[in-house]
Amino acid sequence: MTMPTPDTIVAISTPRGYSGIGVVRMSGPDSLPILTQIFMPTAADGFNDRTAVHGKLVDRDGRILDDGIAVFMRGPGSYTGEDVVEISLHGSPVILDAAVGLILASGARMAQRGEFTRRAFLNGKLDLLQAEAVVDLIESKTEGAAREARLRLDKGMSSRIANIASTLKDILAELEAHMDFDEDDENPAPDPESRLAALISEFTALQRSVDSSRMHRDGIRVVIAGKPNVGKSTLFNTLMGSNRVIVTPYPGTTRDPVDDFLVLNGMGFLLCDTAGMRQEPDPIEREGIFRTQQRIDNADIAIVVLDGSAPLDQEDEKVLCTCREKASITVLNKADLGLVIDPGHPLLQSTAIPISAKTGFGIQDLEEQLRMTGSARFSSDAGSLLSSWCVQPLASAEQHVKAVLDGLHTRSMAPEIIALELKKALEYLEEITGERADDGILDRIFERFCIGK
Ligand SMILES: Nc1nc2c(ncn2[C@@H]2O[C@H](COP(=O)(O)OP(=O)(O)OP(=O)(O)O)[C@@H](O)[C@H]2O)c(=O)[nH]1
Ligand SMILES: [Mg+2]
Repeated sequence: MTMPTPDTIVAISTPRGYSGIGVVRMSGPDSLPILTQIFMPTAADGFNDRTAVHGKLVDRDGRILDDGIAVFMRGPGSYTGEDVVEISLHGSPVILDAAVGLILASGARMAQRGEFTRRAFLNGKLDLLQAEAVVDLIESKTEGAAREARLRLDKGMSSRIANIASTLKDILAELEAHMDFDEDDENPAPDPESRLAALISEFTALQRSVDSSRMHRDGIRVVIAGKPNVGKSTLFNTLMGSNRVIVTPYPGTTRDPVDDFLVLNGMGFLLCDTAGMRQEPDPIEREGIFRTQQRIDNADIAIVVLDGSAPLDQEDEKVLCTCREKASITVLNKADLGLVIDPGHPLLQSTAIPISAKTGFGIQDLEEQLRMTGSARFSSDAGSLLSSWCVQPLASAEQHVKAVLDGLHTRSMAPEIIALELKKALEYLEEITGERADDGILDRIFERFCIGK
């Protein structure tokens, strides 16, 4: 089967708006012929590979629309692996639209979301995990997330998957060689048990990295929980440095959970203010408390807020109990009114931090604790993170490897079946790197991109 010849695509690669410069990008076989129709170089020597050329953008009647710099990058050495052209013009939507209009009139078509990177993937310039790292890098909200995505782009993750695949292929080759010489004592049966067992630990480490990946990309989920009126919303506002949520002296003020993104020293947190938890609430509050419970369940870290100026009561104990299984930080708020709870009280999971959300006292200590707890939750293996869609193929690959291990253990599996199981495990790994990914997975990944990337 022959691959269809790709057409030439065009898009504006810079954000829409008014800016110093804007970039129009083309990829495909007609990129250079189209460029020569619409862009008149100032010097006579024309367009050479990877050379910036100053010139004028002209319409079909020879009218000059703008001047700028064009760069032609010959495939396969370009980003997409095809002939690519980038034209930098003045960053006016009118000019950039006019340039795209000229290019479309010359036979190109508008690129879809992520189509440049999709072509790079299809041309073997990067694998699926690297393609995802590209979009994560573009969308990164913190320095840490950008650094992590950048490392991933340099193939950290793909080589780990490739190492597993290579071990499986080696074992498969040994097994098949042995099957060809059956009954041959000169050729002892391969014993891959220890190598397969090592792969199981690698699978476990990879599964752990999925959670870290989510935290890097979307922020560590932090829920502020406590009984009504202890100062959760005041604390939320103080941490965010704004009056984002309503604070009143009346218990039961907050109903819906409210989220906002907080960055502390380059680490991202998705901070959530919740409705106070208490017994016998009215029906509306009950729904709010139900949502609080959901947020606590899904949180990576809980900040349990107690009113430190009043003795602990049953409602506080219930909140402490709800958060007991979680990584949590307990704060004794309203310390400005004088503390009556001992920070080392036996009911508290760890030493509580006295704070005053109202005056800012102790907030730095809390932020420090948040950063430390956050760091402990991250995988230390930056550059080796996987997205959640990898969980299923990873688990399936592991299942097939485990089946082989069990079979070897009980000596109950025929070599042909072992080979079959190993091949299945390999297929799932190839789904992750994209060698075997179906269109559904590709669409889902490339839909996350902006047009022009
Ligand atoms: N003195 C003092 N008052 C505080 C402090 N933090 C909050 N308050 C007051 O406590 C009351 C309740 O504050 P909120 O932040 O609305 O409390 P909440 O926990 O969000 O309450 P609900 O939304 O009803 O669950 C308000 O009158 C705040 O001004 C503090 O550190 N010191
Ligand atoms: Mg509140």
